[in-house]
Amino acid sequence: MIDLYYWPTIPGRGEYVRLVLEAGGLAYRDVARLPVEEGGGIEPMAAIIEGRKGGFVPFAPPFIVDGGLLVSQTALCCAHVARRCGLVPTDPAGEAAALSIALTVMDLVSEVHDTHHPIAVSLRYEDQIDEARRRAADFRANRLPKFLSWSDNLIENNEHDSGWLVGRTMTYADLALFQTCRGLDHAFPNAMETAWPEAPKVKALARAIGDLASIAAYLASPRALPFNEDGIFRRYRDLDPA
Ligand SMILES: N[C@@H](CCC(=O)N[C@@H](CS)C(=O)NCC(=O)O)C(=O)O
Repeated sequence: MIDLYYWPTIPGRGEYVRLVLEAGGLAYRDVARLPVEEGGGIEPMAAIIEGRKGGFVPFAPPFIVDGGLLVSQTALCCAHVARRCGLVPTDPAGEAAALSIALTVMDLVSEVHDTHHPIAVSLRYEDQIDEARRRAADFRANRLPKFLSWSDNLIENNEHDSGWLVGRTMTYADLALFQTCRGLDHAFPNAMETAWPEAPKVKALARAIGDLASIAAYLASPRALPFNEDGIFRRYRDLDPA
């Protein structure tokens, strides 16, 4: 049984780990979303972050505890879970490529976050809206197309021509790209409408993952939280004008 620790009201970075757990069919507890009577809630997560449990203290969620092992940083959590369920390439080059992709995806996720909070996380969006507009304009014009075209080229150049990012089968890197596309479609529907035709391989990959029985069942379940305006992928009209 793997324990996942993440904020209970947003999909956020926790969703990247959840998708690997769900695709891999692993048993897990989403600790902060469990009732307090079942050992859940925020308190167990706070106890670890504040160092009251002893052992390694992660800087921020998401993190997982698998047996006695605590793993933090989203990409590393995903890689760890993927290893437990065969969603990771087995050759060293593929393993390195998958981790590089997952880390790059998480870099992009930080950039998405910074479109609505370019100055400070401690300030409200409304208090940094002018800067957010400028940041989002650059993200839409440059960073989003660069990311999608890089992803599309990876699939195009995969020597196995499998339709996946790395190797012959789906890995956690593909799941990370899938979730990012979902988030971008939510936050930047207008920019994505323009961007999608330039990334047909990514589109096909995202569709294939969405059609997987495990993923479709998960997304239709109450375990999957919808995107909302407290999370990372937020829909603000000012940041994605028509
Ligand atoms: N690079 C880290 C970033 C973790 C992160 O920023 N977590 C957010 C929630 S998505 C958080 O709770 N941050 C609290 C903080 O930075 O103080 C990762 O990918 O896991």
